[in-house]
Amino acid sequence: MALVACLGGAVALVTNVVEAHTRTVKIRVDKDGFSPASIDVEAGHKLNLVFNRTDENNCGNVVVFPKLKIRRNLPVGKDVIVSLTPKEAGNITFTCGMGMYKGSLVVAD
Ligand SMILES: [Cu+2]
Repeated sequence: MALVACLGGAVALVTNVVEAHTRTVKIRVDKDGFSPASIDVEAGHKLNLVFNRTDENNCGNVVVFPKLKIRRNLPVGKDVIVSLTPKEAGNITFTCGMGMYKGSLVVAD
């Protein structure tokens, strides 16, 4: 974030820098839960998590990020994108609606 502050009014340049660091991770939701269930990410970099629930016979109809107050429905066979930018090092967990399936973002500085 210090970099952004230094660049001041150079908005276009700042946007390019941020875009370059956007990462997309596909997460499959099936009877075994989330795969991958643990994802290493960097603080300050935008992340697109693409959830895809592969079949109806599991309880992954919703994904919840309690800390971030994000809750999304997961229709079978559809890509559902959750975009976020972790702000600080630590773990950000996500679960199914009942908390049986668990995953986490392991955020490093
Ligand atoms: Cu569940």
